[in-house]
Amino acid sequence: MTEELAGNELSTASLVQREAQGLREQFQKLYGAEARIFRAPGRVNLIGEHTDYNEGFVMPVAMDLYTWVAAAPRGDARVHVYSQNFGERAEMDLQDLHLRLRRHWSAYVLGVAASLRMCGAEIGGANLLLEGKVPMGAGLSSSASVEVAAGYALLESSGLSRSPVELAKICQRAENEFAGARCGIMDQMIACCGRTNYALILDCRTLEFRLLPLFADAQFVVCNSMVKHDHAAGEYNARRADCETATRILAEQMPGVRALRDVSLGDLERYAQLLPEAVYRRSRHVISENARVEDARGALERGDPESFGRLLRESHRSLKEDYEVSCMELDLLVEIACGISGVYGSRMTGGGFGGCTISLVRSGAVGEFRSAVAQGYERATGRKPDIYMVRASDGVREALE
Ligand code: GAF
Repeated sequence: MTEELAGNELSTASLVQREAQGLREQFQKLYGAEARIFRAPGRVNLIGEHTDYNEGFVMPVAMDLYTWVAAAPRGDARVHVYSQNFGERAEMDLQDLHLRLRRHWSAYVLGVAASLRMCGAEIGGANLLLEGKVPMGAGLSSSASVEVAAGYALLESSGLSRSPVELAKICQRAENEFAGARCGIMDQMIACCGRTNYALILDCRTLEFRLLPLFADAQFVVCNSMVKHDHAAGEYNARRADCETATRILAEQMPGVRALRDVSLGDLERYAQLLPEAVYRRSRHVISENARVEDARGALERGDPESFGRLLRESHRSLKEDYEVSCMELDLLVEIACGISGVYGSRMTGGGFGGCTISLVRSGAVGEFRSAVAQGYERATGRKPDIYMVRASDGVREALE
């Protein structure tokens, strides 16, 4: 282990301790009791965008940005939660699962409590204190990290447990049914199953995954455009609907087709004239993106950042032109990144319409990359981008003293 790495790990460990201690003290003031502390990570997706709800493949990494939850059981069947980020409290009765929470932060906590009960986990009442350190609206999956941290804390406080895959499904259900977002399963799976130093390659149909070590001499770097356009949620649901239309039409021709995952580019070309033009392009993105995930796995395993970088650039072009989920700010960040020497490739990551890009950068070129992106983006937009090094972390767990 290099000295620099050892230093980083030490400072990360002490930051974690400080974070947990601060929350414990805050909980004591708020509820007058001792708490256990849990944390779940945000994520960045390396490649495989808008493929999860098409039962395809994704390659996310859990990041070292967390949602923290302090929790202790209550004597009744109520869940009380206080959010440090919003300075607000919310509560529910576990006997009444008819929640009306859409578009409120508490949907991601109380919705999970309801979803746990609906899935047969007889959790008891609990007091929770929540502090999110995953930037909101940045496409780094702050909502799934809240859901998974809260779900895990509620289970543990009741002396119950569920497998990571079951917890991911319960949290996805909460987001679909209580927060009103028709998201796929990627974000909840990586928040549950992430692993330090590894990316996951996940099959979103079977939920089987494998761990892939990251490059030894190239770094993934996340740049936050600092914008999130308002129409993002509506457009996300519209893209899902386009994919469902394609699946329905193609399944009439090919009875084995259950999702775009089952369609090859050759099949798509054969039946192209049956699909509306935009639906054809959406399908071409999904099908080609699934193939890129498989190629990216090969590039990671061979230690071939050049090929991985080319796949990132192709993915961005496909998301921009065929899936139409990019925006001016993301295109600009990608363009700036790809013009810097030592950058293998770059693309938008997450749902789109703002949020972040992911770039693959030769380790020795990261300093230059950071300053060139920051300057170029600020000069063009007046906004300073936040830039994060990707340090792959573990999925949800208790932060022990
Ligand atoms: C959002 C969703 F929550 C994920 O399920 C996934 O579809 C992603 O957008 C796009 O790949 O993060």
